[in-house]
Amino acid sequence: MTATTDGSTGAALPPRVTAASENDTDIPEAAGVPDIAARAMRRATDFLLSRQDDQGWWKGDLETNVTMDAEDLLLRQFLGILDEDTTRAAALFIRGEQREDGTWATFYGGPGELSATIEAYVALRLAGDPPDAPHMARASAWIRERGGIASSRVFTRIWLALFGWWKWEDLPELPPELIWFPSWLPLNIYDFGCWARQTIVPLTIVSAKRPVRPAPFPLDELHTDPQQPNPPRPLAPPNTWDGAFQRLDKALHTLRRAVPRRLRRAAMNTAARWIIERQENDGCWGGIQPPAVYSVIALHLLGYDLNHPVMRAGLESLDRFAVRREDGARMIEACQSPVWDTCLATIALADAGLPPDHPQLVKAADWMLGEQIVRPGDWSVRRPHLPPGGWAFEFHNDNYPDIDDTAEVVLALRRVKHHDPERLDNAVGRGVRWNLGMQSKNGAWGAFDVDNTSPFPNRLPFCDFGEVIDPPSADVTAHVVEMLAVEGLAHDPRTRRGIQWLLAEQELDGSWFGRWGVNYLYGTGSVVPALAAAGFPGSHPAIRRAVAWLEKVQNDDGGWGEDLRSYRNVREWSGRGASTASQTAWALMALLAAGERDSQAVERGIRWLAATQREDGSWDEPYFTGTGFPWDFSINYHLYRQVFPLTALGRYVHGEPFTKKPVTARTGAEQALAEAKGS
Ligand code: R19
Repeated sequence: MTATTDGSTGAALPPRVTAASENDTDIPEAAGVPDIAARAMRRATDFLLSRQDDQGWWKGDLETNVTMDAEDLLLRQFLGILDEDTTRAAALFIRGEQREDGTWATFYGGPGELSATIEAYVALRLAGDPPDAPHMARASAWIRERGGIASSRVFTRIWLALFGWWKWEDLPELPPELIWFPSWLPLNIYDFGCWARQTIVPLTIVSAKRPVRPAPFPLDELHTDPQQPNPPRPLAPPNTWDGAFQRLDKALHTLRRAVPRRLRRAAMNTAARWIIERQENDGCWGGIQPPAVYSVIALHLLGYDLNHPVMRAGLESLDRFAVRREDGARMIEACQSPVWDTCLATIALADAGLPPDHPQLVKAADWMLGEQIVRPGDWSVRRPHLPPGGWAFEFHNDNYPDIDDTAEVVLALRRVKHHDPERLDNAVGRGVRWNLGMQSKNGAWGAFDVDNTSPFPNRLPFCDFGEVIDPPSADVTAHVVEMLAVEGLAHDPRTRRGIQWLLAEQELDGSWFGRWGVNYLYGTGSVVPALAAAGFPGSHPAIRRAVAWLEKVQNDDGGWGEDLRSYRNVREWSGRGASTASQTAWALMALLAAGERDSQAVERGIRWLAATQREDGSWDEPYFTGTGFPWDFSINYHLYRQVFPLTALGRYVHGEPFTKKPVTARTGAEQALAEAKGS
């Protein structure tokens, strides 16, 4: 899938729903739910099969918000390489995402968001839209009402400082000497989540250099008071954490002038080496947009010519984040999800009854096998003796395999009958062993690192956006527990500790929080199948409570949905929102694992999926059901609407996967585990 085909972003329209039943000729009125499900499953299977790349992977568009597109233009403007065609295509996309009230949101149907609106507005000015054009005037009026640039997030003000639209002096200090902090000292870079770490290291160079390129136009209209564009910020009392860190920041501003220049230069060179060592094979950094853009800027400021191989590869990799849509608009992906999409698609197709030796499944397995990461990465800082063996989310991200992808890839590989079972077995064994080695102290699993739970990074005035640490979560832990159970390790003490942690994390209403998917439906849809795979009967009280919660929040139309506002207002929005295909599927996956196949709730859910399926076997899903950072950064994974409904339909039709024997032997995993225990 290279182009967005659903055009489902932007204005808060109701989802476009093509009821399959309208044109259904081959299903009789009174058909039973099993027949309806089987037909929907077959059509969804065909659609997914037709979307596989020749190399064996699947990749849906990863849609986020216009800050990606705006920052791409600002980067090119800063480097002096902004061309007309790129500007026109990006502006087309950004304009198309603006809403009636002049704002931009960060998710479908969400409220206008100040930082995104400022960045989008500036990008459109770069593209030549005049400030007095009606759409621009509406945006700037709204921005001023909300406090103007002074009220925006730090990242936005950094972008503006690069052009003199904000003062560097009025940004938090990020000293490059941070790179020298040993890994036991609070606030060392390994205390940050890997995405924040990779972003902060290049930003230490940028903020030490404080570059200002000539602004192509003034931005007075984005200040509440152009006479005082940088108003002083009130200080919190010194006996609070915020107050203490604000004073630390003030001290660093003063210290800045006292740092010997040679020392600073040495720190920046160490940081540059750290960055260059982490450039991926395709030229990107960590497979995600923010580290890539700031690394290119940082190295440029240290004198790297744009033609230097490191810079060329970096810039070319950024071009690969662009998706051209049918209307000519250019959308930037924050990152790409081929490994994640491929393992989820493999699981969906296998559970929908595709034979385990189907050539397309074997091809997918072959591709996944080639993606296993066999060298150490940043995670090795906390686990120096653990052999590698994980998978990353993206095409190129060898430094940062993640625990979630590794668990799901193992679950996918185990569903395939591969022509080289020993190879598959060895790969699985390495993956299982790596995941076990990455268990945190509390028995649970984070996404990328072990025990990444320091309270300090969040306190920095710099960190006012998204998450900056990577503590264990219920969704990732559930995926690991499910995988370990399928590997025959349900009774291993390490699995039991994970399960104990999950049981303790259950909310009073019976749900689980969703860190990487929206939200309690994702958490619950991950945990219940894991507990079932680990041998919990449907009658277990924890599962009963989850079932009761799911039944309580089911929509009248039979589907399930959860608005992103549940991250802000649990009481009102937990499990509540317009029905979506992926969230309905998560609820169904939980209910089916709980043994509720013949319940009213399941039948109504299956009917909703079948009735909203499009003619081509896919679903529309304008709502964002993926989470980058709760509330601050949301993702519409364009394949979620396909893989999860197909998984749910398949399990409805064919039964639960964990009641079947894995297709391949477990000897490799067992051998690796025996070794791991001995070491
Ligand atoms: C489950 C699989 N996952 C565990 C992996 C999910 C990967 C999601 C894509 C991440 O893309 C990103 C990452 C980081 C950022 C940032 C950012 C925010 C704060 C700081 Br400090 C640094 C960077 C902004 O956009 C991002 C997108 C599904």
